[in-house]
Amino acid sequence: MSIKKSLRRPLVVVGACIGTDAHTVGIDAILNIKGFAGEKGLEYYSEIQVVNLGAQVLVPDLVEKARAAHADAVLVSQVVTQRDAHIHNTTTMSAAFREAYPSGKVPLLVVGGPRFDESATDELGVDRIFGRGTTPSEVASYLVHAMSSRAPQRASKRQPKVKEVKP
Ligand code: B12
Repeated sequence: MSIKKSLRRPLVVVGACIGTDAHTVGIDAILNIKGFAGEKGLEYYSEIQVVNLGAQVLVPDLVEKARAAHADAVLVSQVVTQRDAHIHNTTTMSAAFREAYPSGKVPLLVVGGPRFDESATDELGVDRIFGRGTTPSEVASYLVHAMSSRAPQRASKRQPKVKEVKP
């Protein structure tokens, strides 16, 4: 199913590196038109509108920008894993989105980075985790599939254990 047919408008993707993480190469590889591994990034797709917020974005700012952009999906990168910063930041982010949005209206929450356990979606409160070597087309395929099969109860199934982020 195409995005145009299912949504009748572009799919809005907001991306960022959150916390103190300044490693933008990974999220840029997925989002920027230049792409990665011979594939164009999501900006290349006419059916996807990309808002790339860059590095060191604070969670409240990410939530605010995602709301302002009417984001369908929020893509977060976490490369630094010292003191489990990627875990803490991701659970804080997912909790903040659930708090800010009505149940069932939370955007798709997608996180990526080289050291995530891709099976830990429930623990982190996100819809999908992508790891090392992810290509833009894998992410695009996932987004199209997930958007076309969103279940109304999706946003309420995830309740991670939240810990404070230490910047
Ligand atoms: C380049 C780099 C930097 C650059 C970053 C420049 C930039 N604009 O990004 C600079 C010099 C700024 C930097 C700084 C630091 N770095 Co550095 N850096 C690297 C390095 C060499 C390469 C990272 C990279 O670009 N990889 C290439 C990209 C394409 O791969 P990727 O990030 O894994 O992304 C892919 C996937 O993971 C996935 N993905 C990633 N994010 C997302 C998000 C979504 C939504 C999706 C779907 C997919 C996805 O898709 C991408 C494409 O396949 C690595 C070592 C290494 N060889 O990996 C260290 C490394 C990441 N850095 C490290 C460290 C410690 C630091 C510093 C703390 C060093 C210091 N003491 O100052 C600082 C931290 C700065 C900060 N505040 O974040 C450590 C991290 C250790 C850890 N695990 O916590 C590493 C691993 C080096 C090491 N071996 O110690 N770094």
